[in-house]
Amino acid sequence: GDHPVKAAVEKLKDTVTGGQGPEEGVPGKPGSESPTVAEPTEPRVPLPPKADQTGPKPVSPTGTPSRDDRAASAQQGEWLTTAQGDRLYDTDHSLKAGPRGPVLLQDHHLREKITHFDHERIPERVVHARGAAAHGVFRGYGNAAGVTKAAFLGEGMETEVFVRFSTVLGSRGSADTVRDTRGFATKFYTTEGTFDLVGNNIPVFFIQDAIKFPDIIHAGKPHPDREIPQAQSAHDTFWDFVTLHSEATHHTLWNMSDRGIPRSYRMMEGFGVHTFRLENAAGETTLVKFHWKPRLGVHSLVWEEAQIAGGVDPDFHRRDLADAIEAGAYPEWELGIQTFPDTPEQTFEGIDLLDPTKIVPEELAPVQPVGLLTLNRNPSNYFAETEQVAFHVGHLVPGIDVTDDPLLQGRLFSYLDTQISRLGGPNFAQLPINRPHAPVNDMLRDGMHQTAVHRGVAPYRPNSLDGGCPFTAGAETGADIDVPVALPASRKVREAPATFDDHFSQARMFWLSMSAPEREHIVNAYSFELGKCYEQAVKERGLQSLANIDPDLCSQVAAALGLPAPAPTEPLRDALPSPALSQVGRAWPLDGRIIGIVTDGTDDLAGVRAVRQSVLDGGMVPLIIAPAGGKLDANGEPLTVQRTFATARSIEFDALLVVGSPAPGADALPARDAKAKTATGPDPRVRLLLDEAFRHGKAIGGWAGAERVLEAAGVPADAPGVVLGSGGAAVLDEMRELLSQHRVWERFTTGPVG
Ligand code: HDE
Repeated sequence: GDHPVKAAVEKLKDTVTGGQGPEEGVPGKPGSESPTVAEPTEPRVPLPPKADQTGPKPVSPTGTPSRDDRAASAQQGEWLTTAQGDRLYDTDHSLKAGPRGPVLLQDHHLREKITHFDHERIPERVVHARGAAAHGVFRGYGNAAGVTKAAFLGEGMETEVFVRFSTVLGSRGSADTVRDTRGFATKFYTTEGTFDLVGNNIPVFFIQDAIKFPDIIHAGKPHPDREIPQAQSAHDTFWDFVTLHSEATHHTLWNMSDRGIPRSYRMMEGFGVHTFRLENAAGETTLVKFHWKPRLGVHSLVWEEAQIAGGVDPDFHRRDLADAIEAGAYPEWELGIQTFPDTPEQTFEGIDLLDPTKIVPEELAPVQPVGLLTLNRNPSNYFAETEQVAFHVGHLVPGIDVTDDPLLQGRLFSYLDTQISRLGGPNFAQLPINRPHAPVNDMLRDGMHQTAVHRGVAPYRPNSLDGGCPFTAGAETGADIDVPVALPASRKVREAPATFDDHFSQARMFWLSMSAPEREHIVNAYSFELGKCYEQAVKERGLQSLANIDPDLCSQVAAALGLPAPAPTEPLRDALPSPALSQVGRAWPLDGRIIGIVTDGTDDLAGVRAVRQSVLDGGMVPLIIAPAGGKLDANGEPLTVQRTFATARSIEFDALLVVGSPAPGADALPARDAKAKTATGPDPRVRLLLDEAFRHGKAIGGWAGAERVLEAAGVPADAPGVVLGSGGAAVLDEMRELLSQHRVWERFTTGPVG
């Protein structure tokens, strides 16, 4: 009983069970009656569940509250058991014929443990496999009542939500920061049933008809022979397809822009992409496009940051989201709608609203905010929630309906179908994360993984044996009555309307809406991606597509590829820029921005402490970076070091503050270079931090002799966004303005960075 683990367990038992230990004779191994040394896995009284471990509300699939909360909790009681509840005394050794003998087939615990493990994985999503999610709440503003009767948009209505962000192409274990479209899927658990808004961070799509989805995804996924490259669009099959299938041009351009590499899920816009149809209480309909507007603004990484993050922190976005929520910096978005009259043509200002490769510029149809989304709780189990959540564009509520957009129509089939293979059968709506918060009373029965115990004998209608139950509702009792939309008189065809033929004008509008640094990033992205293709014909077609967007864009990429720039094959259409498309030139809140404070602990520690506090007071996150871990002694109250020169990398920080000229850490260079260490001044990793931060357009501040390390890093003290001052407070004040712009954009137009 004097082993430290055992002692700790005994103490715990006293607090948890009031001194009642395990029953006599339970612990122990065969052959050794009373072990004197406890193993860490010996039976122990578990800690009470954490507050967030209880899972979603225990509502049974039939809508009635379950008998007790056992349905929602996977772990009950104090003891380790088999899946049948048989208490175990040992889970570390197989049952053997003697300590050195063969393992016995009769060991049910061994077989159950291994068999279950063998089947732990389920098929990953065929697209959007890599994701991160959070719980939250949506509050309606009430101002949409004129266009939709959807109850969750009512004034002050609060609805629980679950939001999953994702990349499209990569496998479940791929890196977060790859160049790709991001998914932005929201499940609203409304009182009228679940509404899923399954959107992306890019408002247009590669294809106009769902029948092309397997084509674009096969082209974007790794090559079937070698299964490379993972989570990339920079390869021949992707560019082969998007240059042949010119309706992909607009979406591809968005992907090659900064939108393809978001800074954070918290700083992405979201789009429903398709046009939907709203219906108000009077039965009047309005066409609508949905938008999510992030409170922190729309920000991106630069390409090199994304590349570095792929190596040093492949979970960059996942971590960022979870950390922010854990810290109480809850991400917020406003749901906005662009509304259009529901005319028979379904066009607005000449834009075909059924064409998912087109946007309606915000300057023509302003985005009107109708509610606020706040993400405030991290999932407690990745698999149960983030992996098993099942979205579907067909999960609609009264007041929101679909249109005939042929891409949307195909999705209405796909999402239900895919869950059946991914989640193993038709009962996925019974999984806790997928359970509606509205009462459910369906006549669906049986099937794989049925967990409900349905009552009654008549799961059919009409019936008399169950008293005619359940009854169908009417308009007054909340039935979701189909909107009687008129159908165009037509004939069956495999065709698209002529208005779907314009594939370049909006791509051109996007290009013309970009600022100089954003254009530079786009040129670099195409140069990289087409440069990674092997097939000459693919590169040439890529340039042809660019020539049809803009000759200047085309000639710059052509120069990088060393190929001649072709002439356009279509007349360039006049396009007015849409300033709302640019991410540059607006000021945004600083909440949650990450400020690295680099110090070796010798210069102005009082100033470090003060500036750290000011960063916190400004709603930002200060991280102290020092040569080694532990504490820095600032005369009395020690400061905790959060990153060392070895663990810090520039990509984590939105700005850097340098205090003095930090001396090298003991682990800076191999010993044989010890002489070089003193000769070259500041720690080389600090030089790298500064060099990268500078090239990535980040604000850099410094005082107490920081000019020495800036010089060593090749950062000109008079460059834009470099702030040298006499103390931390003044420097930080100047940095606020820079941070609100996200980047020091002037730095990008001078060299090939990004
Ligand atoms: Fe999806 N899509 N999609 N998609 N999609 C899936 O459903 C599909 C499209 C989107 O976090 C799958 O449950 C087809 C557009 C998101 O769980 C699948 C077509 C948009 C997510 C599927 C599209 C999206 C998916 C794979 C062309 C933006 C992740 C796993 C007609 C508006 C949801 C699954 C999550 C997931 C099919 C096009 C968004 C196979 C056939 C356009 C955010 O059903």
